[in-house]
Amino acid sequence: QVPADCFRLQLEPLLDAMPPRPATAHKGLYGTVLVIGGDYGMAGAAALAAEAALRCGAGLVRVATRPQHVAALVARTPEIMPVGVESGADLQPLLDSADTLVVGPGLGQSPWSEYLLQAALASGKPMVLDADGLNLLAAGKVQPRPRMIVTPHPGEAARLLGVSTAEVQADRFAATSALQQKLGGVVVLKGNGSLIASEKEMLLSDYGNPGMASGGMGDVLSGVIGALLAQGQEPLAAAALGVCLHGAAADIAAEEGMRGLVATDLMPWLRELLG
Ligand code: NPW
Ligand code: AMP
Ligand code: MG
Repeated sequence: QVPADCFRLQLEPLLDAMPPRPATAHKGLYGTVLVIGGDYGMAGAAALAAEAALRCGAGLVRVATRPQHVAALVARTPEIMPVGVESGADLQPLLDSADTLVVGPGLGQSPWSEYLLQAALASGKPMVLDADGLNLLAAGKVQPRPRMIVTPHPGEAARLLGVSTAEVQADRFAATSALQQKLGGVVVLKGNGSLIASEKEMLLSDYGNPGMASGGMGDVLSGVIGALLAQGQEPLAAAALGVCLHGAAADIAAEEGMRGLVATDLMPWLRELLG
């Protein structure tokens, strides 16, 4: 049952509200996104977030990741600027030059992961917090900061609320409100019928399909929202458009087959839908 005050989103008006690019456009107008993630075994998550940010119009995209992952990221997507980070001295210049942070895809939960998240939170930059960033928060390793966009799937939401995944799914509206009250900012509860909540509003996206139940889909979403934030959208608007765009891209991609849908299949459709 959808509450009366929950607004069902349509993609087209959100896309129409995007300002056209002037003839004199340059990359400096569209923001620098810094993706922080990609611990051992999960370089792909950071790569997916970064590629999605590029396909959604970010001016520049950097990645702070394990030094061992830099060559692979450049080889796959030369437009991405990955930097191997071992210490705070490595990360600080990247934080300083970023307009928007996407923190968590494949970040892991090691001391390295925790250190990078601490530094990102301390920077005060606008932030999308996802995946292991949320797990570190749920584990009490870091303190929440106001005005973040958090994008938990039901398992991550359950960890943040200290309840079971089944309890989150039993009343997704209540879980989303509870998380928004706990963390502030904008909360996206992902899954079938993604919910987007700010302090005052609750929005629902019907876009997306069960083909999206495969690794890396959520990592793409964090990059999509990060790119929209970097282009000047307000956090609630960036989250709402990002969720609809991501789901709609997956709906088009699924026309060629749902069971084998993978996260990179969304990339060309993100670009096409954004125009
Ligand atoms: P259960 O079992 O039902 O209680 P995890 P992860 C639940 C990176 N990745 N409906 C469900 O819980 C990420 O970025 C890297 C209901 C499920 O078992 C992270 O950093 C990839 N329940 C890291 O891996 C590709 C749902 O959550 C549990 C649900 C760990 O992230 C993969 C799984 O979640 C991945 O993105 C739903 N719709 N959705 C790469 N290529 O590098 C989720 N659950 O334990 O948080 O693990 O999401 O894989
Ligand atoms: P993650 O679990 O972080 O990889 O995120 C999965 C992404 O795929 C989220 O954006 C979900 O909303 C989406 N997704 C997964 N399963 C479904 C589904 N059955 N219907 C619609 N969207 C889904
Ligand atoms: Mg995820």
